[in-house]
Amino acid sequence: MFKHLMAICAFCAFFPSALTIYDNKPGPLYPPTKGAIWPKPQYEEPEENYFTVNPSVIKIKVTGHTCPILKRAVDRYSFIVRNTNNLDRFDKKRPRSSLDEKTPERAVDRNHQGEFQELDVELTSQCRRYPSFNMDESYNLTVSTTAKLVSNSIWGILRGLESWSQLFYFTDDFSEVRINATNIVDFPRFSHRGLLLDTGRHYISLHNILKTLDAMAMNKMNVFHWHIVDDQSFPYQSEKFPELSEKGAFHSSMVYTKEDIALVVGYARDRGIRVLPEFDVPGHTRSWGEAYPDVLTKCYSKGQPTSLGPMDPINSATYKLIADLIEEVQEWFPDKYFHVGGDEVQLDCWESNPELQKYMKENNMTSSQLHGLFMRQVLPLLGDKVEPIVWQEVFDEGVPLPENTLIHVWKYKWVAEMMKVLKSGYKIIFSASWYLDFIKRGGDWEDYYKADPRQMVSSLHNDTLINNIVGGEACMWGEVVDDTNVITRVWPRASAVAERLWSAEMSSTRGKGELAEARHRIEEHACRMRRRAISAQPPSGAGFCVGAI
Ligand code: CP6
Repeated sequence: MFKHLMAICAFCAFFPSALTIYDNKPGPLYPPTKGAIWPKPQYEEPEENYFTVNPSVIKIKVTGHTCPILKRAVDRYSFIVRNTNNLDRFDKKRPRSSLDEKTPERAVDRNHQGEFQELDVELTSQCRRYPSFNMDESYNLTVSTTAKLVSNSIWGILRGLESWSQLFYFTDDFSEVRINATNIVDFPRFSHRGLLLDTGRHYISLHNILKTLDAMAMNKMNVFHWHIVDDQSFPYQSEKFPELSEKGAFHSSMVYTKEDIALVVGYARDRGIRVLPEFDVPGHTRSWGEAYPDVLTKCYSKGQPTSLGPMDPINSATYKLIADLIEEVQEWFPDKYFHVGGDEVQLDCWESNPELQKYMKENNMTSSQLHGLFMRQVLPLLGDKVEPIVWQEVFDEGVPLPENTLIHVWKYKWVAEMMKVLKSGYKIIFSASWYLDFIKRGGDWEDYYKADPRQMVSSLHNDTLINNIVGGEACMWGEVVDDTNVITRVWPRASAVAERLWSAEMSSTRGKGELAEARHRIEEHACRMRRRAISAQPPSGAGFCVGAI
């Protein structure tokens, strides 16, 4: 077959993967698992009893404490369960094919126990204003002749409502909606479960940012890391420094105003999601230079200034601008953490600049030490109410960091890096295996799924240190995503990361079985996202999704 194709497609020899489209063996098909929760709860004991459901009459009743966040969540989830389980929305019969595996079931829905009516929600303590690092997200959910969701925290109630909404399923012939009796005890494995979105390379509309937050809530992710500005544009519309976006945004319409940010922060808060702002310094700051060229370093070539590089580390105006801007950003973003970046500084630009050459010589320092000095001077600008997060380079340069600093590990040799960071007693956010901008043919969520940051450093044999891995983030860098494809590219690939960070570790003995089971569950989950108007792409292999957009 290869020879035959070569005759008609000489260049295919250089692109062997192009040949695989001629391979017409049926790919694996993973029928969705009905009513399966993603990410998988820590403990679930489904029963054989089931209830039929008339979606239009499902009620949620609040029995304990209440507050505006809870009231809005009740409205949201009432709408979701009533609408996404609406049988009238699609053809009821799907022809089965000989390729189908049997649709996996969570529990044998053997005994009909009547009709599901109401979920009772009991919040046993007062609501908090904003979600925070280490917030309590645990909940218990029981579906039996009565259904009850209990949590000590509003954030646990939000997670439990999401799980409950995922339990409803259609029978194989789509004639009936059901929910199984089940008992769930659930809590997250890691407390920081994030998604980085880069709005500096391409502008992402408010609409898609809010959709992203909806999808994050469906996946129990709790940190929206907003990499808001970068080299290419400055869409943050500052009140103190309006010229930053007037000159640095792509277009006057492509900005985030104070009101936009308040909307995002409030929408996220309602879903138990923190909004973590990043203003990356001193690298990735070219767009700052449109309004403030003096805070950037002139890079030299053959004795001539040629371009603008990283921030100028010996100009006091640089630190003044950063300090005043950070002060404003802290008012607009209530989170206790602030990401100051510190990655990928073009040290060769600093080395090329005659003034900096002189400074480094006089102070007997290398350009890398200059980066260290820069960060050391920026960190105090955060004040004492906010904790810093930095990209790993800042740790590597030996900058003295406050004890609570989180080190964001993203680069090659991440295992050695994590060992080093942990041994120095710092906490880690892990991203190195979760770059959504790398794409692999055939789907890559399984690679993300298998990457387990705790297992990577298990040779430390020290749980106290390993516990300092506080979570991770999937990263969606913006070079090749904009409003046309951001949702599709992120989901359901980031769902794999979400489950790795929420659910129990894959067991070394049952790993294969768990992965096979996850393939069916993620099919259902991607379909469920689509039923809620989030255009998730197909996870892998082949599959189908009924009743979705
Ligand atoms: N932008 C910023 C980026 C990246 C980083 N910071 C990046 C680097 C390498 C890869 C992917 C993304 N695009 N500001 C590094 C944290 Cl492979």
